[in-house]
Amino acid sequence: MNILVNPEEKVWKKAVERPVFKTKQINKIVKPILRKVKRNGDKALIKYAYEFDHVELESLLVPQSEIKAAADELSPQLKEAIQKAKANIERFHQAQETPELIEEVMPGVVCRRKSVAIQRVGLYIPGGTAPLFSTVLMLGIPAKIAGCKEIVLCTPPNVEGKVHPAIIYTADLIGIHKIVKVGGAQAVAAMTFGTDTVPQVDKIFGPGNQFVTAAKQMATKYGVAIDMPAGPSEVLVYADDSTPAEFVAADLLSQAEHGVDSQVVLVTHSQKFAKKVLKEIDAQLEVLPRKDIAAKSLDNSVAIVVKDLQEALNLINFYAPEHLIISVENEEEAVEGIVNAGSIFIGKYTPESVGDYASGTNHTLPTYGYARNYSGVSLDSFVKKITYQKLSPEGIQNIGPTVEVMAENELLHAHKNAVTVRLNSLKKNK
Ligand code: HSO
Ligand code: ZN
Repeated sequence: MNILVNPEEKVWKKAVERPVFKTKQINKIVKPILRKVKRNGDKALIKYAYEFDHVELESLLVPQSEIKAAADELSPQLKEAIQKAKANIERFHQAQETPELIEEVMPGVVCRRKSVAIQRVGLYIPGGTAPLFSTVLMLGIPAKIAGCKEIVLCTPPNVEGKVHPAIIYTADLIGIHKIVKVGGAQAVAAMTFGTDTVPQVDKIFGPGNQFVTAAKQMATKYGVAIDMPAGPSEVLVYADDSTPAEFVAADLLSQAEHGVDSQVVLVTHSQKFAKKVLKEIDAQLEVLPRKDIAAKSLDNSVAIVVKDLQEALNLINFYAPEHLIISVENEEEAVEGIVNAGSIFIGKYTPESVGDYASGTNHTLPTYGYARNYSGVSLDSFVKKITYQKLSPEGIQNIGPTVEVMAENELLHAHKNAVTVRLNSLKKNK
């Protein structure tokens, strides 16, 4: 991790460039997977499990017996922690419910808007090097609160053909009982087209590797929505020496350990402090079990020394981090100046980890600069808003002439006529 001191604005782009993806090659691999799953359904999924996960599966569904057994495989402490996190996440997402809106915009013209659950959703939980059971909470809880009718969870099996018990336990706890042992692009394909085991869904959620991400992007061509374009995890820490360097280093490493392509950025006001943090990183890295992964992602990472608060804000808003930790003396001013970030962690006692697991906010957030134009997952992600309108005879008489004039001037006479026939009928019946 290098330190850049007061880089000019024109070099920011290069300084905080995210790792690039070879999308062309990835797409070449993913496209036939979609095609084969569409054609051969479960058979293709079983074949891919053998090919990619090195396991011979007889059945794709996690059986009831395994769901029942999962709880016994976890320590009481872990179960209690999952339950506490669940309570906070439920509370914060429940509070996001918006009341139905009804407005009589003019006499006799009533407009209404109501949130209605997306009926069928698919949650993808990656396997790989870390069993992300916290993501089951982050996706499953809002899906349940929204009232989604069908929720399927897809996750890759391990070499024994098993799913991590914490993933099963968490899913069961929040009431998701359809857990399918399928991972990668083939899981996304299955949820897009439907197979005997995997229901076709309306929207797919969840993080994943580059193959999963590419498949999700392709799914949108078949009328399936996705939560957001996803990339590797990232954090930007804006800190000054009011925060111990030890805290800052730990926060940076907590994201660096996600994957070799993760990126972490430190923004600060003094080179001395940046050096102190880097020294701390070296010390803490040494004892991390995922040291190799974190070390690689630190190569994609940078510390930037800026001259003042305004420059820090400009740089942060330019980068648009997925996670932003603000731990400086005048934190309020800094926080108010942020317009591009997925989720913000304020003050020295707020590590990003709390949001990753248990504070209540969602950890599925826009990466790769998409915080400029996307929100993280929330209750809103699992609903669509239907609008309604109902006009009384008085209502059509009030708004009708306006619509007639507009339609006529758009040269759309059938539109105008739909109003005129009604106005005429009301005149006749008078
Ligand atoms: N920081 C990750 C979420 C996560 N962290 C899950 C730990 N477990 C993506 O924002
Ligand atoms: Zn994390």
